[in-house]
Amino acid sequence: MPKQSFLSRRDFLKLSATSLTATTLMQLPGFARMLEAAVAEVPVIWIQTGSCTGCVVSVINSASPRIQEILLDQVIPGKHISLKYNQTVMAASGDLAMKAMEKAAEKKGGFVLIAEGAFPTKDDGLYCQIGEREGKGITGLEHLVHLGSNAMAVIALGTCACYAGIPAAPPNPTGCKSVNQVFAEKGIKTPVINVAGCPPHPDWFVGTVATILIGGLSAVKVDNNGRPLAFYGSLMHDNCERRGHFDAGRFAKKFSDPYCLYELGCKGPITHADCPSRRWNNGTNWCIGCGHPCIGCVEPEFPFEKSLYDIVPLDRVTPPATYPGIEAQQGTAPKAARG
Ligand code: FSX
Ligand code: SF4
Repeated sequence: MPKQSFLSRRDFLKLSATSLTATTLMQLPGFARMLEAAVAEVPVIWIQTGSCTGCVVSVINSASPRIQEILLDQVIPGKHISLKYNQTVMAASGDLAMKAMEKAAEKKGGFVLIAEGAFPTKDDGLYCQIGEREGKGITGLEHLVHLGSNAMAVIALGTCACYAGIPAAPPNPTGCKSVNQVFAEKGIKTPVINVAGCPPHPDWFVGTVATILIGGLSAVKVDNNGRPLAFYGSLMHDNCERRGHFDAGRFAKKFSDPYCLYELGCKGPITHADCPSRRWNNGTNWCIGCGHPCIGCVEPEFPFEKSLYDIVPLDRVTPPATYPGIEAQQGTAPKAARG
């Protein structure tokens, strides 16, 4: 048998002990192969409810490993993520698809549930249904309660699933709630990891899945909002390439100005994610890098009551009422941002 060049399980577990693991992992040679080999054993059921489907679209744009490397056995024959149900990417439909979901959920504690989107709860969840049983639609809420009670762990994917997000914005006509809100009301104790973002970065998802399945749930260290610290542990404002302008009091008055975007409504001072260093689209750029204020899409308060667009036209400066609170004062940029 040819010598395998990827990480050993022992090495991976050692790495999992550090909070840097998930960040570092994405760059390690052979990570895709290690991931495939590890996750092949645990079935994954992925349900999608109240949302725009942007989360799965973001995740299938994963660059390293690519999604086809994760889902298909292209690297080691027979080894691939055991995704049993996802209504957007699966080929099966109707009864065939529902049977695949049921079969994967047969063993209590034997599968991981990925929940994407917020869950309509008004009128017993009537406003979102996935499949049917004996001619009657099954609500997303029923799926979450049933699958969530039996799963080994739940990954809430996207800010809608984590904190209810845009679907729960006032007046929230369908009574949308997050996974944790539903679990608290129903007394479900299954652990939930929040992979926030509207949408989340593919690395945040892939790194979290890999860490859970290989190192166990305890390998994922989370913050007070249930987000993996490896990805959400730093403040955007502390690592922003425009922080020098903030400290010097140079603020953009229009979107094309190269200065700090705070006065245009930037939520970087209260937003926790590694976008400044990780960047999006395979490291190409990020919101602030292309002149757009951070909208704080990974935070529980998103969409903020007074966000950029709901009060002012795009060509006008955001009024002070929308400014986020500032903890760091001007002139205190950390070394990374100064660099
Ligand atoms: Fe929500 Fe995901 Fe935003 Fe959209 O499915 S986090 S609205 S990117 O798509 O749930
Ligand atoms: Fe960067 Fe926004 Fe902070 Fe300005 S307010 S330094 S643009 S994160």
